[in-house]
Amino acid sequence: MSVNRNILTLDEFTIQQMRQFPKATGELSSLLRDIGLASKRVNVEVNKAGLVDILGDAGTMNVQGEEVKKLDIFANNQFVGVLKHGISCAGIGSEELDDIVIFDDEVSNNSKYICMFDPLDGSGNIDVNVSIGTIFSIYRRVSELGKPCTMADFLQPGNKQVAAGYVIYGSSTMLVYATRRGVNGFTLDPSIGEFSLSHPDIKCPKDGKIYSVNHGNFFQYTEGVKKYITACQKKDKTTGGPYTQRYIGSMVADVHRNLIKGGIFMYPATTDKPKGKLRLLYECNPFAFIVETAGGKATNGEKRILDLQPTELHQRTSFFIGSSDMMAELETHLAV
Ligand code: P6P
Repeated sequence: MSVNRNILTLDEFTIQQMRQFPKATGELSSLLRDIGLASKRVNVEVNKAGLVDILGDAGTMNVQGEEVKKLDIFANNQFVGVLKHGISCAGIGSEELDDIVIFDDEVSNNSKYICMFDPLDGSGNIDVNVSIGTIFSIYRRVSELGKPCTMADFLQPGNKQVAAGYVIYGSSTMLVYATRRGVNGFTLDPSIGEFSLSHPDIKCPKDGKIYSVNHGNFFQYTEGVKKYITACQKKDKTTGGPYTQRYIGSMVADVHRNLIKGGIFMYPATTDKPKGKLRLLYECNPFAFIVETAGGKATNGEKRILDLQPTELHQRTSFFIGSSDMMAELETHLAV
């Protein structure tokens, strides 16, 4: 099957978008291209993870005499590296790093964006070959240009995001990102080593029949969550069902599927995790921005995720995200 060579690459697409804004400096396009480059490097290692593990079992050194790093540390280093040496990012926050990294050099201090990311979400699934992903979130700085960025740049509500996206390392490798202009998906074409536009203008179906939740925690959920899950199980042809339960244990894969097909993903607070498990700044906010831009909704069970005012870099939240009609039905059960 031949590949259509007229498909825009990620670089061509971001430059085309920039051309529509004469005053655009190209910094956001450059930042997105940097993320695409790091993702391609991570993709190479993820695709041979099993092999590397076998090779790495000989001790802490592989056959090339290189130190065997955990894959998520490797991924983190790739994203930090391209962003630090790029021209568009003043600093980063990462799931793998306790504190923010302020790049503090003349070019970075004059960059107007900061970036937060989970470099390899779901990495526990690598050794069973389940899809995993990178999640990223981009903000315009609120601190003074020309000086180092500050924590205030990172503790902005999700509704201030300029762009957000994810990479899914799955049966194919896709980069999906949103700006206020829309959500677009790019599939990595190995024959040219470029992300190519494969899913233009993604819209989240208004309704769906897939619900994603860890049933193992059922008796730890609130009554409202349990009522909604039970309602999903009772759906039949007369009530718009039957529904299917799909839960991969890798949020990027679960949310990506629901974004394309319609559905709802839930990681509610539990008695063991009363504040929830998922991180607000670099997991929930980016997905909330993407899915809302595509027409869906995302809440913490009470409030819109994007309106939450962060107080800590790694704070957690309960998380409900998906098709607007399914979210509306969920809210009727949570309200009681
Ligand atoms: P549980 C992966 O560790 C992750 O952060 C998400 O990608 C995933 O949706 C969730 O945790 C799975 O958590 O507790 O259901 O195994």
